[in-house]
Amino acid sequence: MSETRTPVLSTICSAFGIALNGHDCVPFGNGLINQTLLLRNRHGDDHWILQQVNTSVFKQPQLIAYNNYLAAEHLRNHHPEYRFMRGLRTTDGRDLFISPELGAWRVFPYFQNTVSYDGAVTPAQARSAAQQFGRLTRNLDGVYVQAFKEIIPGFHDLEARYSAFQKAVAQAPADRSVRAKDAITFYNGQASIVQEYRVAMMDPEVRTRITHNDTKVNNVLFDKDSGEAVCVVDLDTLMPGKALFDLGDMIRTFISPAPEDDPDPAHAEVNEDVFAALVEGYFNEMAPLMSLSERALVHWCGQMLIYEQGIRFLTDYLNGDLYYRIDRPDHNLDRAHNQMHLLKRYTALRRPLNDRIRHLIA
Ligand code: GN1
Ligand code: MG
Repeated sequence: MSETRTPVLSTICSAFGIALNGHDCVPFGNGLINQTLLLRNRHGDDHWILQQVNTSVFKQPQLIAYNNYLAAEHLRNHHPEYRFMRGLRTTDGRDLFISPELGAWRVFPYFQNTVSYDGAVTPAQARSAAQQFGRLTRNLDGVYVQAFKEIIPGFHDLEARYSAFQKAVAQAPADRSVRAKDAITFYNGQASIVQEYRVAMMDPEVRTRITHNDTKVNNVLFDKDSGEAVCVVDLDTLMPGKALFDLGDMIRTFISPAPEDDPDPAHAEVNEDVFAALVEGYFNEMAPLMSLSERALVHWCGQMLIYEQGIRFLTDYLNGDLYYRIDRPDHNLDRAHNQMHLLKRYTALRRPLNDRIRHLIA
């Protein structure tokens, strides 16, 4: 898209008080749920990110704005130097623009001279990115966690995800069940992870904090000149969660050089240097807060998040592709296979990977 002025765009911009003069509007990022646009001024510095919130996933989009506000206020008071993507207010003081015809929209300032990466990252990038995710949670340590809303209930609830998977297996049309047979068998065979999850969640030392909950590597912006990660984006799932969820999703998305939808399983590999670097980067910020229980679960949380994401993709495939954006018929099945192979490789490397981070977890 490169339209400069559609009626939709004009309405959203005027609601947020943005004067359109020489802006181009292009798709931005690779989100699977929301639609995100970059509004770039050809002549000036005012660039904006416009995001249409998918309200069938985010059923109460105002909760996103609420959590964003609570976090921004805490950070403004306690860590004023911290770069936090705070949403812009509408001219009449609201955090979201909501209309029955156009849906729910949020707007953010765009940080210039930054770049994000979809593909493989180097150990240095992994360390720097993980440090940024860790800094977010550490800087929010001390907030009243219970005041934050659960934007999507049970988002990382592996028992609920597993039940949804079992239901999808039982109800899937025959052709999809047949095509997914090996993946279903594999994920059923790994269900002990769900049991381990249950035990971990009962441990009070696995603390509830404010976490990002979608710590994919492409949710970090890097400075184009210094190469350092400068801030995290995509804060629509900022809510109470566990450090292990963030760390686990970083492990899932950082360690493999292949994207999560690469159809060739042979590409799903584990870069051990990237693993060690990201755990170190996260601990650079979070070490003082990490309990012994959490430290002991570092390798496991990678397994948990790969498993969770694998069954989420497979569930969606079996349900007829209702949740994730797909660009080809077997897209979700490819994603489920990709995570399956990554989980096998990652699990097999448990010992050497733990050896690399022994100084942090022991
Ligand atoms: C979704 O929309 P996006 O790409 O930021 C999903 C995450 C998954 C991810 C997999 C609200 O994130 O949980 O990990 O896809 N977000 C939601 O790529 O379900
Ligand atoms: Mg997201």
